[in-house]
Amino acid sequence: MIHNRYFEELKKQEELLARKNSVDTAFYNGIFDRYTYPVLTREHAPILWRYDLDAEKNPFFEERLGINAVMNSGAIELNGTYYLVARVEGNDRKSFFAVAESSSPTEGFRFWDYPVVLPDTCPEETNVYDMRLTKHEDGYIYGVFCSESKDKKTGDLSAAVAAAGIVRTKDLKTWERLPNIVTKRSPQQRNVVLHPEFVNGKYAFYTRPMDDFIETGSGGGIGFGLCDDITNAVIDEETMTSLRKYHTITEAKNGAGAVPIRTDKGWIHIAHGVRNTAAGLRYVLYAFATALDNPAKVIAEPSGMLLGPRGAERIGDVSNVCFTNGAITCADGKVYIYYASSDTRLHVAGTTIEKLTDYVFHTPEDPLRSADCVRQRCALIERNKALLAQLL
Ligand code: M1P
Repeated sequence: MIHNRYFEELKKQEELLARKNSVDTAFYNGIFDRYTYPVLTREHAPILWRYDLDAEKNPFFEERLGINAVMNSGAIELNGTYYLVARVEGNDRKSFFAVAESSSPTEGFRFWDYPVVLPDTCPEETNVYDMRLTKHEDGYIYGVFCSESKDKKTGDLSAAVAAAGIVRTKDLKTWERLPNIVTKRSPQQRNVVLHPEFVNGKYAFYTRPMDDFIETGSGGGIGFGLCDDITNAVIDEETMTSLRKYHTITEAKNGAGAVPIRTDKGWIHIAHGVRNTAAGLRYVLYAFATALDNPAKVIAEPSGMLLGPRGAERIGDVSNVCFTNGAITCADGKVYIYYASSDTRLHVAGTTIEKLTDYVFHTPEDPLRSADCVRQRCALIERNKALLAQLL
């Protein structure tokens, strides 16, 4: 017999899924809107994934396989439906992928009945997370994600190795796993993103060279590399795109986020930057543009962060973190950036290609020194005062 409590929990969840979302009007910066409610949380995970409904086997209706967090999601729009391929983390700390869909980009995301069952081709793989979904011009949808394994070369129990796994699909249902990407010069990789177009007839990847699982070490920022064959992806050379810089939001590390957005003026990238603080690492989103004819060449780099954790977003399993690995650009120019806060839940911010372009190409660059930042700000104040004076 089905436990009575199931129907109560189901009702609560249906109410959550039916909840309307709206722009948070208390927040304004002219660049993007924040939405009031997260689009996915652990409470969105289907009850059938968590509870044994059988009243005899589960008399207290206890969660048997709890879900701890729903966060960093790849995002894609297909035929008017919005899909998120979320990182779902169980109470056991292992992450997996699950597709949630909605007819709206900002509310009503419902998980499919089953999580994604990836082909289990890597026996050493312990954990998978943070899938970037690229609609490639070759006709496939690719998912590039972090494939994490234990580092057996050291005696350190926590030592791990991060590599970039690749799957491809046409319908988000059947996934073909390809061999992990090999980067000849970088021992570890995370935050790898496949560019949506061929570059010089080759598949192009944004990489994040790392010496170590946590520290990027000598890795200077976001890399870029080409490969001939995606079914056996080997990147011989990585050049650099967006660099880490001293005393900026990328000082500790950075990494590619959403698949770059093509605009008339360049590719717009929404990435994450990390700096160290007394309270630990702080992750924020930032944006930059690269050239249409050379997607590795940075042509615009607005100063500072685009979006950082605010209010309740600042608290979670890994506090003070905003992270994105998915954005959807609609035919009408609207852009939805899906970002997770504090490795716990997923939010959406709404903007447009026009606003993002204006932001990326007209926000001043970081002058890198306080004295120059003050000069930059005083110049803005002067110009504004002159304009206001015309009113008198
Ligand atoms: O905990 C914050 C983020 O840490 C990692 O990002 P990075 O590789 O840049 O340090 C990722 O594991 C990401 O999933 C996580 O949100």
